[in-house]
Order: sequence, then C-alpha cells, then structure tokens
Amino acid sequence: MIHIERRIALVVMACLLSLPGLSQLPLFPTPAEVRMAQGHFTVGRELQVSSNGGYAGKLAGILSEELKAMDGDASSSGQVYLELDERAALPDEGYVLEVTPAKVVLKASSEAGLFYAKETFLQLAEATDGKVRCCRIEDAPRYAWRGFMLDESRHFFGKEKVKQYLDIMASLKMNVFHWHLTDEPGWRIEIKKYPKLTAEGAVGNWHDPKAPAQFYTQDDIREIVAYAAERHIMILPEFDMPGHATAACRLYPEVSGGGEGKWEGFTFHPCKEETFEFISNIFDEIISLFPSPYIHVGGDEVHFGNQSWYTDPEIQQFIKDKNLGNEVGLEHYFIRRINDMLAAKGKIMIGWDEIVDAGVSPDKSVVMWWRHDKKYQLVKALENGYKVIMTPRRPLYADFVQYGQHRVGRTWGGYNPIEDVYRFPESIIHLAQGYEEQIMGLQFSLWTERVADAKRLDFMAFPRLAAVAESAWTLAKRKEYSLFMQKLPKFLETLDELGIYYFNPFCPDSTPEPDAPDKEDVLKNG
Ligand code: TNX
Repeated sequence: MIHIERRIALVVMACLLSLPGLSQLPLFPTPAEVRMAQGHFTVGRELQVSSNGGYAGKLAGILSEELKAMDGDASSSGQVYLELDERAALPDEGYVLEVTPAKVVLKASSEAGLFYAKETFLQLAEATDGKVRCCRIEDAPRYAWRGFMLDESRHFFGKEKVKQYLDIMASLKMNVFHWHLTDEPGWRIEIKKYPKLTAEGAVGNWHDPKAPAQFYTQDDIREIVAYAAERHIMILPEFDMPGHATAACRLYPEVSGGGEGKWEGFTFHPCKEETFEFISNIFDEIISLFPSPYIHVGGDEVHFGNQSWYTDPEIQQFIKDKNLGNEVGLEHYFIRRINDMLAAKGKIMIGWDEIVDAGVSPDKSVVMWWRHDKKYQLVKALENGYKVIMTPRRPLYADFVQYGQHRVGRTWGGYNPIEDVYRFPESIIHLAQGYEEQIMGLQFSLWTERVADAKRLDFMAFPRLAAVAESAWTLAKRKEYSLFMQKLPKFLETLDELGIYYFNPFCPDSTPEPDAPDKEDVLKNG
C-alpha cells in the first residue's frame, strides 16, 4: 500500500515538474518559454558547428572553441547550426534555441539575440556536462537596460577584474556596464588635454589619500570598450558634475566652485565660461573613446559642497543677472547647459534623479532613479515624460549589506537581501502604472567607499548579480523566488570555478564578511 502511495506521489511530482514554469533548466536568467522534449544532445569533440555566415559564422567559430574546451564525449557527432535571419523578425535581443538529439539550432534576428542563444546553449552544456536535454526555448528580454555600475573612483580594481565582470555579465545577459570614473578621491580616466587629472588626480583612494596613482589609459579604455562590445555590452561612462568633482577641482582650482570642510572643492564653478570649456574638452575625449549614445553626468548631491555659491560675489551676481532665483536655480541652469552641450555633440545625457527638477528636455535626457525614499521622484520623472532606469538604493545598491549580521556596508531602515533584489521591480512597479513603456530597465550599482579590494567587491556583487539579471531579463510571470533559490547552487558552482568569493545565502556563516579599511582608522593612524 505504502509502495503504491509513494509511486503516486512520484508521478504527481513528475507531472508538476513537467508543467511549464516548474520544469526548470539550470539557466540564469530564466527564459521566457521552455518546452522540454525527449532525449539528449551530446556535446563532443567531433561536433560540427556551422552557420549562415557573417556574424553567425564568427559566433560559430567562438562557440566551437568554447565547446571544445569542455572536452565532451569523444563519440558525439552532433551538429550545431547558427542562423542570423532578419526576416524571421524575432524580437530584438530575442532568440530561438532548439535542441534535438542530432542537431542544435540557434536562431535570431539580431546579433545580440544570436549571442544570447549561444550563451544559453553554453550554460546548458556546462551545467549538464555536455548532455543537454532536448528542448525548445523561445526567449526575449523584459527590459532593454540590464545594467551594473562600478565605482572605481573610491577604489580602483583594474582591467582584469573589469573584464571578468564583463564575462559574467554577458553570461547573465546583462548589457550595460556603467563606469563611475570620477568622484572625490580619484580621477581614473586619462584625458590628454589635462594630464594632471591622472598624473596627480589618480593618486589616492577613499581610505588612503596617498595610494599610488591608478587609472585607465585611453588605450586601456579602448581595449575594454571593444571587449565589452564583443559581448554585446555597452559601456556608459560617468563624469560626475557639478558635485562629486573634487578630484578635478583639486588639480584645476580655476574651475572649482568651492565647498567647505570635508567637501572642499566638491563642485565645479557653476557659471565661469572656463568651467564649461574645461568640461566640453573632456567630453570630446570621452566621446572619442565611448561609442555609447549616452553620457552620464551625475548631477547628484550638489548641496553637499556648494556652500561657497552662497557667498561668492561673482556667483551671486550671475544668479541675479540670469534671474535664476537662488542657488538651486543655478544648479538647474548648470544641468540644462550641460544637457544642451551634450545634445550639440550628438549625445543623450543621463543623470541621477535630481535632473528631473532641472527641467531638462525628455528628448535629450534619461533619468536614473536612485533615491528609494523619494518614490515621488520616480513618478514625477515618468509624468514629465522621461525615460527612466531604476536603481533605487533599496534594493539595488550593492554597497548595502545582504545579511542582517553583516557590519561592513550600508543599511537604511533595512538592507538588501537577495530576496528583495529578486522581487524587484514587482515590489514597486505599481508606481509606474500607465508609464511602463518609459521604464528602460534596471541596474545594480556598486559604490565602493567600503570596498577596497577584489575579495570584498565579489562578496558584495555575488550572488545578488544573478538575481538582478533575472529581474531585468525574465518576465514577471516567469519569476518565482523559490525556484530561483533552487537553481542558485548551480550559479554558486560557477563562481567557485572562477575563484570568486561570494556570500552564501544557504549557509551565511560559512562565508565570513571581508573587512574594509575605515577612513577613521586612517585619520587616527595619521
Ligand atoms: C550616494 S548614488 C551617492 C554616491 C555614494 C552612494 C553610497 C548617488 C547618485 N550618490 O556618491 O557612493 O550614495 O551608497
């Protein structure tokens, strides 16, 4: 009797698992539609990879090498075919992957789509040691913007680490790397016209003002931009202004707008022609390096360090002459002028959500919503016609801790556990009702004041990045937290193989929190 009951239970479970949505493949992120079928395709050394030429041919060559490196079953003689077909009119970045015992077909109407078909097949092959279950996958992203931001001003991590993150992002189908390259402690991008920016401005980091200069040369930047492009990742450079400009103002005091105490030199001078010329020249070099249609200009937290705007006679006169009302009006004037400057150079400006109040043109600018405690700023941006990228501090700032026992990193009436990351944007999306088309997507942002080395960087990024990727790519109706957690161990295995130190949400105490030097210590130690 017991025997029969157990058999029934097994059959019921098998049926449940075969329902769409429940039968899950070990894929990050979960695809839109999966239909499982009988049998397997075996990856092996005799495998033939072919294509309909052009980009598909190039990708076939790459896939062939990647599969060979897996050292699969020697006897396999299967075929893999990649087809780029614009007339098939598959969604942008979307693809179809069909696995049958003898043949695998990857099909897309865009290069990015074909690339993602390849990433999906590779993940399947790796997760199953080359024995891929037959299936048909039809996939396309929920959001066009699937981003990760890295702050390399506060601490610098370097080319190899960035490339490793680009590899992982590509595998997770993330497509924007937002690079925060300028801020208070250090300037990290070579600008030929202003050599002091890196010769001296790259010296120091958040916890050690004397740390040796670390920055990217223009050759490094070109190399990383190309590396990212091969993986269908756009690099969005950020040059923060008029606040968070300390590293530049330190070296070029003629463009500094003052600031007090620990915010000395925090802002650019908001009305000198020399400032706009300086910024324009830097933009020209940035634009020559980054093909992205967007440039991020910050625009956040100006009030931290604009004390001298209130007393400087030249600034006060300017406010009167231009009828700007007050210092906030001047801040908005500055942002509008930068917006026009970038538009004249053919670029769309992206700024933190403060720019909504500046009244910049929604045709020429995009808003990054970051102040989770100011939900109305998101609504205001949408109502005013802006496109918005969502990266609210809670739950999408990676410098917030992910576990209640962690002590290094931020909290704000709570913290950012992987579950909250996964449940975004469903937790707030009602605010965007009627404006869904204006939401470009979302981004995980890693600020690095309290992240001084690669070990801590990885610990803060992983495994939450996998949850972000799924939140950005996977349709809400296909997201299920318990299923995500069931497959997460596969992702952790991949991280192990890469030698990445991550937080293990299944046994939180097995992965102690790496420490980070504090500024106070440095000051105390002289
Ligand atoms: C706020 S986000 C900032 C950053 C800090 C971050 C730390 C934003 C636009 N400004 O300068 O690094 O908080 O969480």
